[in-house]
Amino acid sequence: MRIDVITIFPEYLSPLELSLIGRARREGLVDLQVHDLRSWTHDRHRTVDDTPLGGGAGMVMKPEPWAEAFAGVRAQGQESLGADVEPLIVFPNPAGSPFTQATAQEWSQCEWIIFACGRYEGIDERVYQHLADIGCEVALASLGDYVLNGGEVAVLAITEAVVRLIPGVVGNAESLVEESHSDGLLEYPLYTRPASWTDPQGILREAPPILLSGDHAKIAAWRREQSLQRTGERRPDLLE
Ligand code: 6GU
Repeated sequence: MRIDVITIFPEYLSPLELSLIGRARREGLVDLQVHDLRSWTHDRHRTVDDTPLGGGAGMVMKPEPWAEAFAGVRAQGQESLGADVEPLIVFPNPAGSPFTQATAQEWSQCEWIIFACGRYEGIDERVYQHLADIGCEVALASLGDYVLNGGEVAVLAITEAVVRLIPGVVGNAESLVEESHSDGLLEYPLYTRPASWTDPQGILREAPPILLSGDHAKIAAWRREQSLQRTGERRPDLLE
């Protein structure tokens, strides 16, 4: 998979060099490139924003740097992937569709994603119209019902959720089957040794004996029950 990120804060994406994603990049499973939007400006101050037409608070991102950035990154990507390959362009946006595990599954099958990180109040609406006009597939994705200062943190989260689903990125593929949200439920509680643990208050805390029984069918049934109970308590909306 190829991933491009366009941002005015390239350093914000440096965590993508670490851990599982960093290793996936070094192993060539993901080609991830971060671009500074200001490299597509032409004035001395490298201006990317201006005041909103019609008045109002804050600043709006200008259309010209974004249009040039998309053209430039699209050309770079097509040079390496082929002229017939088109990217999915994702705008992290609190007004977008909820990004879920189902979205992560879908996007993990993409050959190429370009993330466009807006800042300030947002990006000039004509950028979206232009991209739709030239036939680009565009998605607005939200992490949840709260507001971040820009798309960068959302790109970190979305990239991690997507890239870990690419075959070979997570060592133990079975762990992807059991985890929370993979079957629409929250994950069951986990225990490890010691099976009998005396906590710092001197209270003896035993792991559920069923987990030591060796009866795998009973363990699976118990875990399923725990998942349902937990989901009902914490996320009743998921049981609808
Ligand atoms: Cl994707 N972007 C911003 N700026 N704020 C958010 C968000 C995204 N998701 C939740 N809040």
